[in-house]
Order: sequence, then structure tokens, then C-alpha cells
Amino acid sequence: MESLSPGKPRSYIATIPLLLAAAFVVAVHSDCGVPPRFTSAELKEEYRTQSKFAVGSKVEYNCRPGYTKIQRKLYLWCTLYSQWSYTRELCKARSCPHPGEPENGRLVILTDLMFGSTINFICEEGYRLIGDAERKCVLHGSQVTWDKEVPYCQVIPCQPPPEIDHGTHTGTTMEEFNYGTSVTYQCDSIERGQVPFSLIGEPSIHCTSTDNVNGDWSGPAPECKVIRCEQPKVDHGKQVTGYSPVYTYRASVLFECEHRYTLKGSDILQCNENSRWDPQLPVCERSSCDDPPYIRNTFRDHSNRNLFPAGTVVKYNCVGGYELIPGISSANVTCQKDFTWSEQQEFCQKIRCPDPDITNGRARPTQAIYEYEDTISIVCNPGNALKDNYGSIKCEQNGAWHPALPICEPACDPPARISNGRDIRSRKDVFHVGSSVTYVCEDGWSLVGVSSIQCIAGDGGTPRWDPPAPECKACDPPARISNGRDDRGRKDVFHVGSNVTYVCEDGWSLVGVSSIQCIAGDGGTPRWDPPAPECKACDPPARISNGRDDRSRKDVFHVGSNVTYVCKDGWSLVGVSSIQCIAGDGGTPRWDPPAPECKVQCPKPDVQNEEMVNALDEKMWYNVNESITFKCSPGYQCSDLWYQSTTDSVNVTCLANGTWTVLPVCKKQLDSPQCNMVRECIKFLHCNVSLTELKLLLEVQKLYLEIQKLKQDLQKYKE
Ligand SMILES: *[C@@H]1O[C@H](CO)[C@@H](O)[C@H](O)[C@H]1NC(C)=O
Ligand SMILES: *[C@@H]1O[C@H](CO)[C@@H](O)[C@H](O)[C@H]1NC(C)=O
Ligand SMILES: *[C@@H]1O[C@H](CO)[C@@H](O)[C@H](O)[C@H]1NC(C)=O
Ligand SMILES: *[C@@H]1O[C@H](CO)[C@@H](O)[C@H](O)[C@H]1NC(C)=O
Ligand SMILES: *[C@@H]1O[C@H](CO)[C@@H](O)[C@H](O)[C@H]1NC(C)=O
Ligand SMILES: *[C@H]1O[C@H](CO)[C@@H](O)[C@H](O)[C@H]1NC(C)=O
Ligand SMILES: CC(=O)N[C@H]1CO[C@H](CO)[C@@H](O)[C@@H]1O
Repeated sequence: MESLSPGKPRSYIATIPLLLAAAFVVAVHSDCGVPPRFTSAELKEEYRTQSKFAVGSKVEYNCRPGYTKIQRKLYLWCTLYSQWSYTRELCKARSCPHPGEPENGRLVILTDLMFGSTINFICEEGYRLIGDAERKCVLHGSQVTWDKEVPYCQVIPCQPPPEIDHGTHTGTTMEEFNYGTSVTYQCDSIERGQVPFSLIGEPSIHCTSTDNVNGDWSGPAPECKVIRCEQPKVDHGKQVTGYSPVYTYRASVLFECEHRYTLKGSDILQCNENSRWDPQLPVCERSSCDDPPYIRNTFRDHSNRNLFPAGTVVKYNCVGGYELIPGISSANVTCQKDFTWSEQQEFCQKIRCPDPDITNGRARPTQAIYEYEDTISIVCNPGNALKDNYGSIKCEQNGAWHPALPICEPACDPPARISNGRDIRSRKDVFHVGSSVTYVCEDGWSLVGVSSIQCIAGDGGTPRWDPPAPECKACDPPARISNGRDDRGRKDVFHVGSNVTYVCEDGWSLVGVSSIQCIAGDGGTPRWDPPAPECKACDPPARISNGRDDRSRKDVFHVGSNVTYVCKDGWSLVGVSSIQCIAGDGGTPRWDPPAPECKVQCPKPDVQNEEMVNALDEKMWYNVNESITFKCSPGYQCSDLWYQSTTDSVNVTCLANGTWTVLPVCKKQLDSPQCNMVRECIKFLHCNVSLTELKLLLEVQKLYLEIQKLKQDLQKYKE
């Protein structure tokens, strides 16, 4: 296989399958090479010369010195594949005995305790190793064993500690100063009142070693010295702790700077062994401005800060009701490098309110500007009034008027107050157009006019009350009456509802109603109701004709007075002669009874041959128009009414001039043919004759009468 030509790498891959086939043939029929070499075993002499071993041949090994068998037989075979049957170590190393731990030290096993291995010895701190530290497991004859002697650990010693001036140490009685031993120094005490010795350096030193072989003291011995630092002093600083009249070694003080100063350096100092403060004294440097200045009408931004390093900007705000002066963008002051504040100026001014522009009114007082807290009054122009009931407004913190600017609106002046009445108006004395006021009168007074009046926008917008305010009226004094009096007394106001009562003097009659009342009449106008009465006497009594009375010359006829009438001679008084003035219906005086009359009368008529039908009618005088009835005595008849029956009666009446109507004349009854015929005719009328017969009879009589008349006319004519 090793014979492959390395000169043809390109064809190598192509020939792999072919080579594998060839190798198999070779392996099966070939042999093994030189047997493997082992650390632990070596090939026996007889096999060392041969370089080829046929398949199936055997080689034998022996364990090398210091090694021992792992397996019973130390053979290897050349296998069918031309390889040795076993290639791992055939023997293992022998082991040295455990050497044991050393006192005050330690054994370090590096790998194991087998042949060829190494072990080390280490001493504990403070001990040094005497002998060799390293031992090896070596072959001694046919056995394995540790080489060299066993080492041991010895404690490291120091020299006695050094002695010092003005002090002692604790080791004065000791003899040995082995590793780890320590001694402590102490300064000698001194007399009272003197500055004591200070121990400089570490008071204790101990025995140690740097090379683990030789002993050394851990440091130098301290010193005992008198140490005194001066009183520390720092400008603008103050000592906080450690104050003492004398500062000795290691005295420490703490410094602090005054407010607004900053400490440079260390605040804590110690008095060192050179009687110096260590580190050196600090410095207090100015580091802050003072409190920011007060600036009128401002307040500082809230901050708890009380340090103001250079460059600090402190902002201000305007207090309520103030604002930045125009042009100033920010109110601030800066702490300058020299720790003074930058220029301070006024930053804030009062907040301004807009000019009050009031329709129909103006502000009072008038100002060029209006600032916070200014209070102004609003005065409306004549004919106007504030819409809301506030006339005073204030400029507030927010730059606005409060309450808001009022409005003046047309309004009437307060309406007139009326006497004896009142009006119902709100407490405010503002009467805008449209508002109304109602009047009422006090008791006893009547409202004349319209009770409710209204403020209206009149001509040209001038508000006026419409209608005018009413009046409260009482009655005028009632009429005084003649011949009477009333009960008004001294009263001069006559309330509605009040009464006045009249009475008439004696002899006078009250006509009307005695008690009148003041009432509210039409439209409320008070008047007396009913009208005042009158006191009346009688009118002069009637004068009568043909008579007279006794009124004498008086022209007043009191109630109760009498007038008496008498008639002239030949006249008779008809009625009651004496009449009296009395209070008639409704008190109206009248004469009672009515005045009498003087009348004519007819004397009893003197008639012959007659008699009165009613004898009771017979008297001496008869009144005018009085009638009496006569009838003629038997055998006599009325001369004119000759045709009448004798039983017929005749009335006579008394005439106004005192004569009778025609008195009847009773004559001796006649028996002439005419009279009889007429009497017959009249009888016929009373008889049941037929109309034809009656007509015939009447025709005869008519002819007779015409003849008689003609006779008479003829006779007259003759005369
Ligand atoms: C301080 O005030 C000045 C002047 O008003 C302004 O220019 C500046 O910006 C302010 N600084 C601060 C920090 O507000
Ligand atoms: C007045 O007279 C009227 C009617 O007679 C009566 O009703 C009324 O009470 C009187 N008033 C007074 C105050 O006397
Ligand atoms: C008037 O007449 C009346 C009636 O006859 C009588 O009672 C009265 O006393 C008379 N008066 C006078 C004043 O004479
Ligand atoms: C009598 O009668 C007439 C007519 O009837 C009358 O006019 C006259 O007044 C009367 N006279 C008297 C006194 O009664
Ligand atoms: C006459 O008078 C009486 C009573 O007054 C009366 O009844 C009668 O009718 C009268 N006769 C004549 C004819 O007038
Ligand atoms: C009147 O005469 C007529 C006839 O001529 C007769 O019928 C009548 O009864 C008579 N009357 C009296 C009241 O005699
Ligand atoms: C005397 C006298 O005057 N008589 C008269 C009265 O009145 C009547 C009627 O009026 C007269 O006819 C009389 O002549």
C-alpha cells in the first residue's frame, strides 16, 4: 500500500475502488510488520530482529523494570487483517508506599505514588523546610522506593525586638521570638501637666517572614516623641469637633465652612508625627450669593434652595393682580461671578382692565387707565338706567371687570309718589321700559285714574309713564244747606265711606236723604250720594178768587204754620178755611188740605104746581152742577113738553152763574084734539099695532100737523 505513486494525484481518486480490491487480496494473503513498542513492556529478544510476521504468528513481551503485569499472558497475534491483536499498554507501574504527612507541613501528591512520580513537601506558615522538598519514586533493585531523606518543618525564629527611647515593650521577659509572636510598645508615662510622649508608628510588631526561611519583625519599632500641633484656624470656617486646648499626636479636628462658603481641601485633619496638621488646613471659599433680593410686587419661584452659586438664575412671579411690565419677558436675577445679584428693577405692574365702554352711560371717575383694585361707578345717561342692580364694578386680578360691565337701558324716572296712597315698586329705583307700577290708595281714598302705569318708549325713544299716575281723592266738602245744618264739625277731609248727616231747623222740612255718604263714583271720582238734601218751607199758599187769607206780609211759610181763608160776601167757601203747611211725602212741604174756594150757589127754585121727586134733595142752596128733579103735580103738565105724559119728571141744574137751567112750568092739563091725538099716538107706540097700521096713522097725523102748521104760518103772515 505504501508503494502508491505520489506523482499522480489526479488519477488517484479514480483508482480508489480498484485499490481497495487489491488491498483486500494483499491483506488476506500478507503479514504484520514490526510489533508495537510499549512504555511498560519490551519485546523479548528473539522477536527483535524480525521485521515481518506472517498472519497467525505470535510475539511475546516482558514487563519493563518498575512495572508489573496487568494480564497473565503478554502475547500479541498477527491477525487476518495483517494487524497486531493488541496495541494498549500491557503492564502497569509499581507504586511507592505512602510517605505520611509531615508535622507542621503538608504532603503534595502531584499525580500518584507510582513508579516515576514526584511528591513535594510544604511547611505551614511560620515553618521552614529542612531537607529536600521534592522526592521521587525510583527503582531500587527490583523494588520501587522514595529517593532522598524525609524532610521536616522547623518554626521560623526572629531576633529580639529593638529597644526604644522613652518606651518599653511587652517582650522584655521572653527568650524566644518565634514566627507569629508579637510585642507591644508603650511610651513612658510623664508627670502631670507635661505634654505626654506620643507613640509614633505601630505600637505592636510581630515576628514574620518574607522568604519563609528567615524571621523578620513586621515593621520598625515605634518611637516615643513629644508631638504638639498648633491651634488650627480657617477663615470663614469653624471647627466642628475635636476642640481641645492642646493638640497632640493623632488629635483630629473637623472643619466646616460658614453658610455660603465651600471648603477646599480636607475637612478632617489630624496632628501628625511632625507636629503638623495633615493634610494641611482647608480654605473656605465664597460659593453663593446672599438670599435673592426682595422685589416689590413679586414672589420668588417656590424652591427650597438656599444656596445660590454664581450663575444661578432666580425667577420671580408677579403677585396676584400684577403682571410683567410690557417689554420684560421674564423676571429674574442672576448670581454674578462676584457673588452679587444682577441689577434689580421693577418687574411687575398692576394688571389693567379694559376701558369701560358703556352704551348710554359712562364710568365715574374717568381715568386714563384702569388698574387692579380700581373701583368705578357706572352712571347712566338721562333716560337710562342700569339693567342690573349694580352700579359699582371692580377691576379684578384677571384683568376683567367684576361684575361684568353693566348695560344702561332706557328707563323711566321713578314714578311720582302720590298723596294718600302708595305704589308697589321693587326696592330698586330702576324702571326699564316695559316695567309697570301699581298704585293703591289708603283706606278712605278713592283712586282716580288708572291704577297701573307702565314705562313706555315714548316719542323719540324718551321713556315716559303712561298713563300719568292716578290720584287718591276724597270727597269735596259737602254742600252747606240753607235753613239746616250738618254734623261735619271741624272736619275738612271727607273720606270715602264717611257720612254727613243733615238736620233742618224748626219749621223747615228735609227734602231728600238726611245722611249722605262719600262714595267712589264713576272712574273712581268720589262724590256725595245721594246729593245733599234741602230744607224747604211751603210755597206761598194759593190766593183764592172772591176771597182772601190772613198771610199778612210774610213770605216764608214754615212747616206747621196755618193760613185761613174767608170768602167775599155772596160767595160761599167751599173746602176747609184754615190750611196748614205740612211735610208731605219725601218731606216735601205742602199745604194741607188744599186751599178752599169761594163759590156761587143756586137758591131753591120757586116752581108752581110741581113737586120734587126726592124730598130729601130739598135745601136752601144748591151747588153749581147740582141737579134736582121735579115732576108736575097731578092734573098739570109741562107746558113745553105738552106731549109728555104727566108722570114725566124734569131735571134742573145749578149753573155756574148761580141760575138754574130752564125751570119747568106746570100748566093745567089740556083736552084739545091735538093733545088727545098725540096722547093717542103715544099710546099707540105703547100698543101692539102693526107697522102698516102705524105707518098709516103717522101719515094721517103728519098731514094733520102740516095742516096745523100751515094754519099757524098763515096766521102769522096775517099778523
Ligand atoms: C432673565 O430675564 C431676561 C430679561 O427679561 C431674559 O432675557 C432671560 O431669558 C431670562 N432668563 C431666564 C432663565 O428666564
Ligand atoms: C254711612 O251710611 C251708610 C248708609 O246709611 C251706612 O251703611 C254706613 O255704615 C254709614 N257709615 C258710617 C261711617 O256711619
Ligand atoms: C193751625 O191749625 C191747626 C188745625 O186747625 C191747629 O191745630 C193749629 O194749632 C193751628 N196752628 C196755629 C199756629 O195756629
Ligand atoms: C158744572 O158742569 C159743567 C159741565 O158739566 C162744568 O164745566 C163745570 O165746571 C161744573 N161746575 C161746577 C162748579 O161744578
Ligand atoms: C133728572 O135727574 C135725575 C137725578 O139726578 C135723573 O135720574 C134723571 O134721569 C133726570 N131726568 C132728565 C129728563 O134729565
Ligand atoms: C101684537 O099683535 C100681533 C099681531 O097683530 C100679535 O101677534 C102679538 O101677540 C101682539 N102682542 C101683544 C103684546 O099683544
Ligand atoms: C141773570 C143771568 O145772567 N142769567 C144767565 C145765566 O146763564 C145762562 C146760560 O149761560 C143764560 O142764558 C142766562 O141769561
